[in-house]
Amino acid sequence: MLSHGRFAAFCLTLLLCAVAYGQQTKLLVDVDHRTQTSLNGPWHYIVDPYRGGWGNNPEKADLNGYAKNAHTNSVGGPTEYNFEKSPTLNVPGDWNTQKKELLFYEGLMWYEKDFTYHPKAGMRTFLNFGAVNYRADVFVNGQPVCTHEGGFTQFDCEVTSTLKDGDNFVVVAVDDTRTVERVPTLKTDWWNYGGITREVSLVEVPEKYIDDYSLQLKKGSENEIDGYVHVTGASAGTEVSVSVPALHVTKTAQTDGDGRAAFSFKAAGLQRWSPEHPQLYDVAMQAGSDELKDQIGFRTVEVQGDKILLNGEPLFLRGVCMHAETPYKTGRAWSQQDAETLLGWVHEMHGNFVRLAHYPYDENFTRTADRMGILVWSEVPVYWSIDWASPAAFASASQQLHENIRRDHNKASVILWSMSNETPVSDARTEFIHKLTVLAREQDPTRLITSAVVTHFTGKTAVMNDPLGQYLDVLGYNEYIGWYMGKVDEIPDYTWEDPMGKPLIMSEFGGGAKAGMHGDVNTRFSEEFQAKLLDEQFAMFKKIPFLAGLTPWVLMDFRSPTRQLPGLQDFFNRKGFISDQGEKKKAFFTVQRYYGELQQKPE
Ligand code: GCB
Repeated sequence: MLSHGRFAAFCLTLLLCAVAYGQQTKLLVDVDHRTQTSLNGPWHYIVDPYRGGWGNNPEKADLNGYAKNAHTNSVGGPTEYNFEKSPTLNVPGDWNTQKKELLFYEGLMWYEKDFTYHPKAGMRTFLNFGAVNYRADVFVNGQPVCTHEGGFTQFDCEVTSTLKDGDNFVVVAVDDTRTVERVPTLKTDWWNYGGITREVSLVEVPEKYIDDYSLQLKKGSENEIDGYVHVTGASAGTEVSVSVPALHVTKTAQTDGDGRAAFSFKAAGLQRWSPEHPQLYDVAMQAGSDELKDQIGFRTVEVQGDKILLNGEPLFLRGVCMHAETPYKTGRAWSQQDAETLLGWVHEMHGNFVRLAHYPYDENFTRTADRMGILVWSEVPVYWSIDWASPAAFASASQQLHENIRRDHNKASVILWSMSNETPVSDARTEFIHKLTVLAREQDPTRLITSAVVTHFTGKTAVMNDPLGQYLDVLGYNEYIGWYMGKVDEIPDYTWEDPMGKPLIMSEFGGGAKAGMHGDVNTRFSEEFQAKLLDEQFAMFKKIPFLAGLTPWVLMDFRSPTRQLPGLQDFFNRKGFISDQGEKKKAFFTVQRYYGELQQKPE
C-alpha cells in the first residue's frame, strides 16, 4: 500500500504527466459489476489519413471539425463529411480485420455513435472504454470530455454535465500512429490493431463512490484479510462496510482524511485460492449510497530463495506465452469466449500459468483466469527499444502500469507484474525500468515483480547477470537456442548460472512451424522440427535447479507485419502450438506430455 506522502507524490506525478500530455481520465474499477448502459455495436467511421477532421491545427481538436458531427452545410462553406452516411465498424473490434481495405491502415480514424440517455438526478455518469488503441480524443455532444493514451488499458471520461436527457452523440478520434515516444514504440512483433478494441459503456455512480479497494490474504496467514476501500469525495469518518457472506463476515471501518478505510480481519474457514481449487468469494462493499460487489480469491504469493511459493508451498509454473489474438478469426481478442477458448487450451496442455504477453489484456481474461485457476503474468508494453530518455515515454509507461495494476490488483490469478520485454541493456533502460519497479511495488506490495530479458551466452553458458535482475523478484529470460542461434541437437549441452540466486522463469523459447507442414526433424517450419526443438529444451531444463517456471513461445499463431515469408508465414508469427485457425500442431502435444509428467511429480 502507498504511504500517504508517497501516494500524494505519485498522484501529483501522474497528474502533472496527465496535464502535460493532455489526459484527464478517471479510473473506475470493477466496472463489470456496476450497472452499465452498453454502447457496443455499430459505430459510423471515417478514415482520415490526412487528418482533415482535426481542422487546421494538427495538435488541437477543432470543435468545428468532425467532433461537431455536423449534418447540414455550415455558413461559409459546405460540410464535406457525414457520419450518418458513412459505413460502420463493430465496437468492440479492431478496424484491420473488419474491412479488407483497412488491414494495413495506421493513422487517424473517426468513430461516431448516436444514443438515447436519461441521466438520473444525483448520479455521476462516466463513459467507460475497455481500451482504445492508441490515442483517443473523446467528444460528447460536440464537447471534448477526455483524452487517453495507451492502447491496452481501461479509462473513463466523466460526462455528467455533458449528457442531455434524450438524444446524444459521441465522437472518438482514434489514432494508432506509431511514434518514437509511444509505448510500445515504432517496432513490435505483433499487429498494430487500431480502433475501439474493447467494450464501451456508460456507468452511473453516486456522487461519492468506491473507486478503489484492495483485499488480500496477509502473507504467512491462512485466513487474515488485509486491505482498504477508497471512497472518492468521502469526508473523514464516512462508514464503509465489507462483507463476505459465505464466511459470515461483515466488518465496518471509517474513512480517513484521504477517503480510505483500512480493514484487517480474520475469516475463519476461508478456503485459499489455488489452481487446483480456484475458490472465489462474493464480496460486498458499501459506502454511503454506493454498493459494489466483486468475486475475490484469497491466496499469498512470495519468493523464498530461488523458489516461488503459493500459499506457502513451492510450485512450478507450467505456463505458456500468448497474444490477445482472436482464435479462428484473428484480430484483437477481448470477449469472454475468446478468453475461455485460449485459456481452455492452456488447461488442456496441463498448464497452470499463462504469460499475457506483451500488454494488458481485456478484463475478461483475468476474470476467466480467476475462475479457471490459471496463474497470470501480466505485462505492460515496454517492449524492445523504447525512447529511454523521453519523459513522455516514461509518463506513458508508468500510466499504463498504474492502470493495469489498479484494474487487476484484486485478481487472485495475477501473481506477477512484468515491467518489460527484451529491452537492450543500457544504464538508461535499467534506470527507466527500475523506476517502474518502484512504482509497481508502491501500488501493489503483495505481488511479485518480473521482466523478460534477453539471454547472452558465453559459448554454451548463460550467466543470468542482466543488471535489471537486482530490481526483480523473479527473473524472466528469453532464449531461442535451436531457432535464432545454435543447433537443436546441442540444446541440452547448454548450462545456466544464477549469480543472483533468484527464481527463473524461462519466459520464451521455441521455433516456428506451419500447421500441416511435415518433414524430418531438421526441416525448419515443419511440425516435427518445432516439436523436436521443444523436446530438447525440456531435456535442458531438467538440469536447471533454480527453474521455477516455463512459458514457451507461443500458444497460438498471431499476425505480425515482420513475418513475411510467402507460403509459410504470410504475415503470421508461426511459433504457435496451435494455428490461427485452431489446428493443433505436434508441439501442442509435446508440451502437453511434458506438463502432464510435471503435474504428476511432487514439487
Ligand atoms: C521475442 C519477442 C516476441 C517475439 C519472439 C519471436 O523474443 O519477445 O515478442 O514474437 O521473440 O517470435 O521472435
